[in-house]
Amino acid sequence: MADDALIVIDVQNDFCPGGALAVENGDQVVPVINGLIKRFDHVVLTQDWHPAGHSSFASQHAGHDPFTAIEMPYGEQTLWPDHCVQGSEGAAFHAGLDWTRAELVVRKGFRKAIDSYSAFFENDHTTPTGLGGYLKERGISKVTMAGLATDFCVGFSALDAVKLGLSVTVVMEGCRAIDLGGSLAAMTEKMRAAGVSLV
Ligand code: VGL
Ligand code: ZN
Repeated sequence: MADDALIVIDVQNDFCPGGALAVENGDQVVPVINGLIKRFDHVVLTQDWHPAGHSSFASQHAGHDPFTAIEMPYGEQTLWPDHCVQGSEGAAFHAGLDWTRAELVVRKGFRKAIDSYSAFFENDHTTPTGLGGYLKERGISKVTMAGLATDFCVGFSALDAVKLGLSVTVVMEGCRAIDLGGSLAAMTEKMRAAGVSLV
């Protein structure tokens, strides 16, 4: 339908097996998402796209390990292994992803001092990526999401989409999670409570 867009979140090599921030079975989302892409008139991709030395990388914080959290000026931030560095093979889309028909690629996390999980707002929950305005101008009021990872970039994108007044569906079969300390269950409950349709 014309007012419905598929948003494919971060299906990049670094989030797939063998990648720097591998999500278990992350590559299994590819055939599911390729099937979805065929069924949508409009397809948007997001791409995690960090400069080298990004502040979300544990390597930039002496004495702090990956998968621990620190306080940043904009709030709590989980620290990650270096991943999705701009122009690297790890930042490229999975080779099997059929992205040819995508109308827009939204890159995020490109400001060194701030991370961006959501496709709509950076982690200060204030700085827009522009995707909300893009969808609005194009008359798109419904979004369906899938990709990596369920409990971070997909989840925060879905919650922000609801806040922007969009009707939101997440295809769980097309998502895989990092699941840090129960983050998958917590995010699933948040999405449900916000009115995201989980299918
Ligand atoms: C993501 C952690 C760091 C994601 C991106 O795509 O879910 N997670 N950067
Ligand atoms: Zn990232």
